[in-house]
Amino acid sequence: MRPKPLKNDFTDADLEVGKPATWAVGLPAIEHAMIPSELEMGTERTVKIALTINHKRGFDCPSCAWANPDKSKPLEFCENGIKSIVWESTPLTIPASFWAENSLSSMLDKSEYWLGMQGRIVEPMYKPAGSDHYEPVDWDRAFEVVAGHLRALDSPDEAVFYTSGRIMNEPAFLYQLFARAFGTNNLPDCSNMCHEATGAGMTPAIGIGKSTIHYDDFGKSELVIVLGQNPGTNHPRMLNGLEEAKINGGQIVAVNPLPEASLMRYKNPQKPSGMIGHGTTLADQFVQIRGGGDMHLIQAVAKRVLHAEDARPGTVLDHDFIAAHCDGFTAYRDHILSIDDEEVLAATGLTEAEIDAVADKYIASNATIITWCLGITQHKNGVATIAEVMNLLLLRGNIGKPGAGASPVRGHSNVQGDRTMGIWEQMPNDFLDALGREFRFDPPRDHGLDTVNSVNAVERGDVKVMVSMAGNVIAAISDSGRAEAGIRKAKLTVQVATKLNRSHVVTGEEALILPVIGRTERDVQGGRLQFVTSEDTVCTINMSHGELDPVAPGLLSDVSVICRLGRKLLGDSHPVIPWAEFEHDYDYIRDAISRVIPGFEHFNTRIRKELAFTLPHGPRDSRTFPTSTGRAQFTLHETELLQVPPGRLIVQTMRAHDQHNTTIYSLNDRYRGIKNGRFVIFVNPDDLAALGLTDGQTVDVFSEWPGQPDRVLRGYRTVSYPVARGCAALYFPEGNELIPRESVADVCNTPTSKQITVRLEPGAHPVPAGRPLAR
Ligand SMILES: Nc1nc2c(c(=O)[nH]1)N[C@H]1C(S)=C(S)[C@@H](COP(=O)(O)OP(=O)(O)OC[C@H]3O[C@@H](n4cnc5c(=O)[nH]c(N)nc54)[C@H](O)[C@@H]3O)O[C@H]1N2
Ligand SMILES: Nc1nc2c(c(=O)[nH]1)N[C@H]1C(S)=C(S)[C@@H](COP(=O)(O)OP(=O)(O)OC[C@H]3O[C@@H](n4cnc5c(=O)[nH]c(N)nc54)[C@H](O)[C@@H]3O)O[C@H]1N2
Ligand SMILES: [Mo]
Repeated sequence: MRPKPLKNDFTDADLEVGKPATWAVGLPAIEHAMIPSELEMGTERTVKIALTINHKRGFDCPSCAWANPDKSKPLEFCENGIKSIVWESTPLTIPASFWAENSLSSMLDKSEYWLGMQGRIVEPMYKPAGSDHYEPVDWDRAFEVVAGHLRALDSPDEAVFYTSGRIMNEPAFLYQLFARAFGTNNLPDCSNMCHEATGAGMTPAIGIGKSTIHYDDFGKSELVIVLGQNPGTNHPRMLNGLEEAKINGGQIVAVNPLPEASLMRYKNPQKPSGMIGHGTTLADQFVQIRGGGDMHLIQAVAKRVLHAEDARPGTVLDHDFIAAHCDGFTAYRDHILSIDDEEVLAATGLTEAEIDAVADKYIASNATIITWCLGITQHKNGVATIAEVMNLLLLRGNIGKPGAGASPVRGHSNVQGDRTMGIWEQMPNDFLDALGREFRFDPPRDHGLDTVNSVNAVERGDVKVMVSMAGNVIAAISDSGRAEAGIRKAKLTVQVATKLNRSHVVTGEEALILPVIGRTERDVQGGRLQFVTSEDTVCTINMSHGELDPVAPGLLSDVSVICRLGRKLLGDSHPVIPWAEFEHDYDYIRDAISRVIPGFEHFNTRIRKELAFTLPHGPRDSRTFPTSTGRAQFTLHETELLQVPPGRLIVQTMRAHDQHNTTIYSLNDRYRGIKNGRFVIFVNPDDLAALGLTDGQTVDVFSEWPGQPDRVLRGYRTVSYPVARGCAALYFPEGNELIPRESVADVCNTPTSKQITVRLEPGAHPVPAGRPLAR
């Protein structure tokens, strides 16, 4: 089926800028979700799909990792989940003629939007060295090409195996096994660019880097503090949880440089009152923080908690909890009492009264949840900020009790599961020992390359083969312009994918696209319908299998691709890895997982019987802390005031409402009032005036990094917007052009996607010719 004609000739004249919305997700949202769905899939296919999302015996929605409520409830879906599913399960396919008609160099001018909308990829494609075209290749030959390149390397460490969080547990387990059996820990993943700071910040404090709440804790919470997150767009079903907290009398504090519509008022589309009523006011307090200021805020709140305890001894801190479970309190107390109040105000842009109000709420609440996402993790101080969040929670015993806890909200639907399965360049030795025992080999022990270091190594020519299980690393990584030049040095790039994206067009000398079935599609192996599993953001393992027929014959599953590659490359040297059995029956994979990874005992029996089960978790379940001392730890962190030279702004890169990471569904961002365009920069009206600029002006955005030439995005339209003073925002992935690769978070090496120093200069109009309309 050919794609509908696609308007790919938007110009800057098409851009419409309206007023931001003041509430989120009511009836209009459902209409927005269903309209494209009906157009592209037909009503019957749409309804079939909607009825099985997140439903028992249905499939796990690929849009985000937010948890499912009671599995017996039908139809929990959201607008953006539907968009993601429509995008994947559209019957549009790329015809064979496409590849002859479109050279790689011609596709360089196409946007991510255009590439994705060409439809599903249905046959393996190979780009030989020196050619500007992909050509069809049969599966066996494709695997031979990969195996040939891998065998020819001087060392296994000259290959990297990237993973996007789209990949489910079973293929993720096999993929890391494949890489380690081949001989490398080079397993970078999207998490390196996403929630890496979460694990690094939480683990020293409580011994585990995962959420400490259950899904139903929101309804029991007296206070939820939402840090750096836009749930209306990125985790819409989380709004149900926030609404439940409100209905049960809880309060919500939203900390964000932007007044995101969904944090203000929510109309629940799955309740009659949400269709017609005024909805629920969510945030009791909106704290409009200066970008990067959260660590100072959390310390300042902690200081107020300590002062309140001094004023009313024995009534504020949870002394029993601290005495029974924590170390390091005294040193932490001294440290926090000495923080510089003036620096706090400069860093946060807040008033004393605003911080007092947050602290009063925290002190009054007997059960507090703090949630966070990228507004915290993608800053230079992300790890320390999360460690301070843990300190604050420990002060009042907000770990391991109902309605309380740390709630990092993961992004990709299975990014957390992939990590549990061993997708990490630095898995601990007990995991490697167990893996080695199960498959009778000695896994490599040296830490591998994370995503930033992998792309750097490709650029230096040290890595020659890059295999990607899903994802779009070239667009998702910082300094994307530089990454595009660098990846061309690779000998071979391999993309296991469902749909075309930028990383398929900007390739190594040779390149392969290996097309797979999506999560909505039936995966039949050995005559039986197989299922796979995922882990959501509250550590629950869910069963998932597709309902639709694969969009074309001849597609493989992610599992099949890895098994066949494994047989081709390693079959003889590793007779104990039963690739054929694994491919034939996924129960064998789960049996292996149950022997290697704690918490998965009796995996097959349990998942079949219970359909979902939650992994055991010491801090949450029994206030036992798997740290080196067996106790939770208060940790100490020094702040650094983010210095911004005069005339400069701190820019963050964020998601529009109609995109999933590098996948662009449309050029609209409804809640922020943007239509038909993405080249906009949101700036506070006072900053615009101070810079001598006006709303609607065309500007060039320059990012500055010491010792390097400026990076630039040209032809952006300023949008006067109520963003915090001194801060600005534009969209990811386009914004990756501006982020120096060197600009990474301390400790965890995550690109500082929410923190770039930029200068705006009046720009030339019209904008440069040949610019893809969105990347
Ligand atoms: N529909 C849809 N769903 C998605 C995704 C998608 O692209 N589309 N992506 C998925 C993935 S992989 C992820 S990781 C998540 C991302 O989910 P989010 O983290 O919500 O994603 P962003 O759009 O990057 O929004 C970051 C938020 O942090 C705020 N922020 C920026 N800087 C600061 C700061 O210094 N302090 C504070 N307090 N706030 C700040 C921004 O204003 C914005 O509201 O969503 C997942 N779900
Ligand atoms: N500047 C900036 N950069 C960022 C961010 C930011 O906020 N700002 N966010 C970062 C974050 S949080 C993340 S998670 C990364 C995302 O980085 P990635 O995970 O690498 O990127 P995605 O856009 O999610 O990948 C989408 C592609 O996955 C493939 N795909 C989809 N479904 C499947 C499937 O079922 N199987 C297979 N094999 N392939 C599939 C499709 O080909 C699709 O084009 O980007 C990071 N980069
Ligand atoms: Mo993410």
